[in-house]
Amino acid sequence: MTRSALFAAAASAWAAGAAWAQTGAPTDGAIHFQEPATQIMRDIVAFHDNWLLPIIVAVSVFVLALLLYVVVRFNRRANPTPRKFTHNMTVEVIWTVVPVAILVVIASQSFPLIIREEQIPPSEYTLKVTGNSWFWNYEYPDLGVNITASRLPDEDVEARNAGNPDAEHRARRLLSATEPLLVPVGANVRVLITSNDVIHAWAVPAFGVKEDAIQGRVNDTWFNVDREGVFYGQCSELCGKDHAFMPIEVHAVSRAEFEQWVLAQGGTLPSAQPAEPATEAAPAPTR
Ligand SMILES: [Cu+2]
Repeated sequence: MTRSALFAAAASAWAAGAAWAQTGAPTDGAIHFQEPATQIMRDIVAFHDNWLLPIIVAVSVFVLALLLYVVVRFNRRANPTPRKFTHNMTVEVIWTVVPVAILVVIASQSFPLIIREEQIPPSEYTLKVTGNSWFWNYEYPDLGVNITASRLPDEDVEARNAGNPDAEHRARRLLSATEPLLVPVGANVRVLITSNDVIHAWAVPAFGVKEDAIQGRVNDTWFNVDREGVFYGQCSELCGKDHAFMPIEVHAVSRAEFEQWVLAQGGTLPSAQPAEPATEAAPAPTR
């Protein structure tokens, strides 16, 4: 039985048939991560499933076994006259060295992952995200696109869903935004993140992205989304009374659809300058 099969079995036992998280949105009754949409997030999930979780389970089971052993073997009845020694060199060396070794094993897997998250590859697009109390501002500075995304009011959620059979594009209460942010599939997008007022954090779980938006400074991160879809996130830094009401709605779309959207927003495409169409169709730079 593979690990993911074990997980699936545990999930259905736990939640009695609850849905496995298959979308870029939180799902009722689901456990585990949302379905990844970037290689980084896939690696984060693999790190969690293959390394962190087994290690945590082993440590917890071992500590539980020790506790039970002590309870049974050294209770007052089984061990009426306890010995009075206070040091044991061997045991002390072991309980120092073994945890350090465990941390080194974890670091050997997590540090390379962090480095890949932090090293921004050559990027085709730059997206600037600005946190405001309490909405987001999105800008593609090179394309001349600038939009504001607030929480979609409940009435509008219902209105948007009326007569919309497309399950994935259903509006979701507290998660949908007045304006979705579009990103092109298969392109490296560098993200600059800042704030106009207090500290916010821009987070999209399916992308493996979570970055603080801090007034007066610019943080950066990146993503390369590998499938079309609708992805949600939320402000992830307590930022005031409407912290819970500044959702993030990202639509990953084909390049053609993205370019159409840029034009519809009054922006310009880099290819609108006198470049040959061939350059326009060039594939995304590989990481
Ligand atoms: Cu916020």
